[in-house]
Amino acid sequence: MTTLVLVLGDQLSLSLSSLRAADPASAIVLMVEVAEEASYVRHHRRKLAYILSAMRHHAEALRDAGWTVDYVPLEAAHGPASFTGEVAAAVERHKPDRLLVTEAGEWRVQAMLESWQTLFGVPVEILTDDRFIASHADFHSWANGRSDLVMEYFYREQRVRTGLLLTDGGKPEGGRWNYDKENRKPAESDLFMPEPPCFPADAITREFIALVQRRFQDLLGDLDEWDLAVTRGDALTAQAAFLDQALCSFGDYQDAMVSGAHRMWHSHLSPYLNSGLLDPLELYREFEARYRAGTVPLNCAEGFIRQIIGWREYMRGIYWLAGPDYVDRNFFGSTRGLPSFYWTGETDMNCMAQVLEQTWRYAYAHHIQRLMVTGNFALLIGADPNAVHLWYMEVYLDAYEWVTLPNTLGMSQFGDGGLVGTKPYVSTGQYINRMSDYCGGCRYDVKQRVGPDACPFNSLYWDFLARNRDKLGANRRMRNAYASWDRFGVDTQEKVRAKAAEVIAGLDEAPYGPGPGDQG
Ligand code: FAD
Ligand code: DLZ
Ligand code: SF4
Repeated sequence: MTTLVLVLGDQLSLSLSSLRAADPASAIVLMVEVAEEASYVRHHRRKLAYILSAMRHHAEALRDAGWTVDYVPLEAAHGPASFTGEVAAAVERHKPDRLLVTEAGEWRVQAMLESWQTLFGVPVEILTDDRFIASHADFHSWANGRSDLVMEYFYREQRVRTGLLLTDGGKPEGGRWNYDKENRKPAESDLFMPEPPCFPADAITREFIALVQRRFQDLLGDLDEWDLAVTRGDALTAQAAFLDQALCSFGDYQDAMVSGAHRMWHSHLSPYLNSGLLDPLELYREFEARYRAGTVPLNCAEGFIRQIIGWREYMRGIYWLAGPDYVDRNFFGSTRGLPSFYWTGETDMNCMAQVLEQTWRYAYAHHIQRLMVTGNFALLIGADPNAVHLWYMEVYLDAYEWVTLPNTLGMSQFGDGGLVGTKPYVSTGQYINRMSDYCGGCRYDVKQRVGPDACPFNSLYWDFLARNRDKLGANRRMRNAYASWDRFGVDTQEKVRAKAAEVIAGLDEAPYGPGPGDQG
């Protein structure tokens, strides 16, 4: 009896549920590099090289662990260059009695897996992805009957379920569930920042860097300064370095932004977690052990654990709960395309220029940079949430639809009208000024609302409130903001809105062209 086990490019774990259900003596593991996955979105070139190299390394790790691997490289595609085309060809080659696969991370691919039993006439077993604590069923039952899906309550249940940072009596360590208030300090550029390990490109990675440069010339993003882990061993080194060097300050500075500093105290582990090189469950246990050993303060341990067992799992739950049509939701009916400086980085707004530069250079920006700089600006100008989502899918190394969509369309753009967030994440330049050193180096004046030197975020913020009053006016969390707006008086309001109209009129709209140029 031959079992064919398909391992997808974001399932790079030796303890995947599909592998655990198979016997290395009678199974063939199939891994396929497919053009469709490389081009369903215009990936940052660094992301493409990362995934392909990590896949190729994972195939080696599988062979070392005793598995027989049928690995199909991009250049050796059999027929239609898609998962379905490649699996059809592999079924023909190996004539398996059954096909095993761990559920996919997104609706598009899950629909493919579900079509295969009928299509190929072979039993297809789709297994739960237990790299997450909450299964789809768990999240559904948590959400069922609730009017507000507030993350904080989901997070508390996850703490109880895992026992993480709980006392023996089942209470939160330190007596509180949440230390967020202590975690919002700005940072100075002269603070000591840890130097995480770099992993120079080996021969396989260099091969993919060359392939991406040759075959995907239309894609954007730097491939220089390669520092990414592409094996589990190196990803574990990165994880240990974060836990040893940065975790103790993570909580304090997780919202801070400093010019030219893209790493700061963030973990940079999301690409490894999302592709499978790192196991979140292992990570939780590792850093709880450090907290118990007294090497990490409680606010940092709690701040980080909330990101992983709270936000990460919550976003996945929302994605699968909301359904395949979630991507079309557009609460404000916004239609603008993003300005072309999202791709070129050419703007006088220093905050945007800083975040865009590091984004195209490293395929990385931290949460507040994504939410309160690029996301904030897009929402304020009335950009189409789907176009915004696509841009984030393009630019970040950790982008996979299950996690990007609820963060972009939901949290950042309020496109779901409040399923993820209770109010839109919008701000004037004052917030950016408080949390960063960007404004000091900007051609605009963060204190001004109108006039040629006024920070664009200021007029845009108030104009956003005014033009969406019918949709947001009744929101209790917006009450103070509207009360402030009303105190401006009609004359000032008109000037501010005229300034916002001038800012928006000065923006171009980048057309969304065809997919990336796969030069074949
Ligand atoms: P750290 O700051 O070190 O945080 C630790 C970990 O917590 C991350 O590695 C991540 O696994 C998890 N985490 C924290 N917040 C979230 C969250 N909101 N959703 C999911 N996981 C979270 N994260 C992605 O993994 N992929 C995306 O495509 C993505 N797109 C985003 C788009 C927008 C507009 C916003 C506002 C956030 C997005 N995030 C995304 C969430 C978050 O910004 C990244 O997880 C984080 O910046 C990754 O960097 P890090 O590993 O250094 O994270
Ligand atoms: C993102 C990606 C890319 C670029 N290439 C491949 C690939 O060639 N083969 C593969 O198995 N997976 C790839 N992936 C990851 C898939 O897109 C991901 O597994 C699906 O989006 C399912 O979540
Ligand atoms: Fe950004 Fe405004 Fe500050 Fe300039 S002044 S960096 S545009 S927030």
